[in-house]
Amino acid sequence: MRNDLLLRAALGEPTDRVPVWMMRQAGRVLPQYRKIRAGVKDFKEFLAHPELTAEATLQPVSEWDVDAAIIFSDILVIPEAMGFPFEMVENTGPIFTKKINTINDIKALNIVSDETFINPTLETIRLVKKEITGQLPLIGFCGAPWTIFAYMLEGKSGKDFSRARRFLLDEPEAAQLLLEKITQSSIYYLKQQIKNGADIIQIFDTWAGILGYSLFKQYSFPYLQKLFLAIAEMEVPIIIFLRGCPYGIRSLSLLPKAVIGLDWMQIPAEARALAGPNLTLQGNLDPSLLYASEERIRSETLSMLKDFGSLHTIANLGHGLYPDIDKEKARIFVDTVKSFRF
Ligand code: 1CP
Repeated sequence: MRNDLLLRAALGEPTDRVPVWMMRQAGRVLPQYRKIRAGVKDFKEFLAHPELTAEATLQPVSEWDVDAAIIFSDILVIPEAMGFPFEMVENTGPIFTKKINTINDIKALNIVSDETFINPTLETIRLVKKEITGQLPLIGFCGAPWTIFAYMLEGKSGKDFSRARRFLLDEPEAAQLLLEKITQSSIYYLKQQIKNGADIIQIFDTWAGILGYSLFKQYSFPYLQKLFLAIAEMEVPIIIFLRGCPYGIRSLSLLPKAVIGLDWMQIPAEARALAGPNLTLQGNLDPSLLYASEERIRSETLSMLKDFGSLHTIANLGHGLYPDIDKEKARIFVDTVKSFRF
């Protein structure tokens, strides 16, 4: 592969420089994304057109020359494939059309075990691979079981997902059944992504941090671990991104060779002390710093890299690009990382 920096850094192998990509690099801030997105009715229709999602996957590579492409899809493909559909409402976010009240609602859901609903994602991977095989790694992804559970129970996005958290305590057996079904579905989904060409995986536990340590240990980590160990058998590197969950770092460092994705609330040197010197960390510039001046973006990026303090580092933002970030500011971040040497 012409540029395998991301894969080597993820495996803890030496690299000449720190690899860089950005969460939510596909879509959102790119006018060329908005243009192809405007040609369809809504987000879900966009996802149903692999020729469009393949193009959206490749746009950030042409725009910024990042070190990897991430497949354009969504974590909510899995609930939909389990028989729990959603609508993506403009300016509101996802709204699920069914509700989970009892264990019987959970028993009625499928474990994903065929390609019917995930085929557009797999087709996107196949199309993208035709363009970048031998050049750049392709990142496949899914949501963490807890994060998917939170959306399904809440029925929409939320601030604290209190209905989802309450369900863990009111209905622990039902909660475990749903988390198990999501985990099994995600194992199948990620394996199919890898078989079709994904070179590295990121699992998004976007809502890990709304669980305190006690509930995280019981309802997020065990399912992350199961998913991680099943996918690790396929011998691709796996990044687990946690948001707002400092206590999660120590738990994840127990997983063999996990790459830990940090949000911007973490201090890299503290995360490094928790994770130990050998694990690769990814992160974690505060995305809002991309509203700053060129000079400040450069200095903040450099100080972040120094703070990570080792080549076991993948540069990224601490969460996704915000839709109103100027793509030229994102370019400064990427170029600054590329020019940095330890
Ligand atoms: O029409 C649009 O363009 C809608 C915006 C959008 C986009 C561009 C959504 C709706 N999803 C996506 C694509 C997407 N989603 C990607 C591929 C693009 C890329 O990353 O470059 C990825 C990796 C995701 C993952 C995703 N979806 C996450 C995890 C990452 C994160 O941001 O924490 C989550 C939580 C979602 C759910 C989701 N998808 C979209 C919305 C509005 C939401 C809800 C977010 C919320 O709860 O506030």
